[in-house]
Amino acid sequence: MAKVINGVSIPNLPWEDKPQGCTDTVWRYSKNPIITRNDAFEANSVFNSAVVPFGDGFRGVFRIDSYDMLPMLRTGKSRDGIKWEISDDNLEWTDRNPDIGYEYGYDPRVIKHEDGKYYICWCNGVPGGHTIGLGYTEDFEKFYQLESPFLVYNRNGVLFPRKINGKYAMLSLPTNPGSGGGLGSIWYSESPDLEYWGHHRDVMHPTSLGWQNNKIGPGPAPIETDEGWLLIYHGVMGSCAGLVYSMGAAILDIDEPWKVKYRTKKFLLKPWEPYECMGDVHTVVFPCASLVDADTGRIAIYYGCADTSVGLAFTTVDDIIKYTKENSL
Ligand code: BMA
Repeated sequence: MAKVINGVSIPNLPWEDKPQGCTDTVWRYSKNPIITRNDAFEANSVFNSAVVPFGDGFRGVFRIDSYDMLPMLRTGKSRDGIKWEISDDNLEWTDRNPDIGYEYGYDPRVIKHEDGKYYICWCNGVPGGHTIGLGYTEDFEKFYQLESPFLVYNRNGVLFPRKINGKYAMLSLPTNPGSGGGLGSIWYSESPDLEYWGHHRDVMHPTSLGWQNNKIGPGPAPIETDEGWLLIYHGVMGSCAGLVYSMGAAILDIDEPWKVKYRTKKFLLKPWEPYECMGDVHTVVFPCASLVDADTGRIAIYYGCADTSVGLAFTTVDDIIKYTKENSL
């Protein structure tokens, strides 16, 4: 049985057992989508959002495209991880250095780091394009922006929850300009101080065929297990109707996470349901967060649905690792 390392107990983890007869490794919550535009003030859409356990409940950073259609970050809180109270105002950075840039923000990831802070990585709109934004909070009241780790263009940054070989470590998707971007792969970078980043290593690339043949990007914070870092990621395929975003998983070496031990040949979740196939951008499932209960190994995955709403899906550490190992590229 695969074990979570450095995990936390989440007795109130949102959960629903696998439906009778379902043979899939990842299954959807029956009441999806859990967050829609009706749950936030003047929201055209709420999607690609991130949550963490906090106190006896949960906190989140949400991507809201408001009535001006500028993607912005807003915070929210929840007691059960399903019903969320989302702030009416956009997230404000305290004492922000305007030279760093923050014109808009989207696709946040939130990580509780072993250093005690909650870090937010997001795709940050800066005057020259978009790159990874990085900031932190200790209380979800005050938020501080740090220097941008990378140059333009980059999306989908996610920190590892602890230092690796004494350094902060991040996965990201260096990419190219334009909505939707072009091809792209997952890269690893490290930093002694969260300011200067280097030692960039390529981790994995799109495949030549199939559901992940166009680009791939890291999803929720990697989960530390005795088999390696479990990474849930998105893979994109070009089709006659446009791009299709699906979910897969990989297991990365624990000390050298740029080395991929296993990676799913088949998708774990692909847009099938109406709320994943119809919306502002059709056929998108886009995982940005997971809650993992270290006691039971249960995982609740939060994913964006068709760039419109947030859905919840479930699996267990044991099942997803077994599947990834047995169905590896
Ligand atoms: C990606 C990002 C995501 C979005 C996806 C599908 O490039 O912009 O925010 O969910 O495209 O539109």
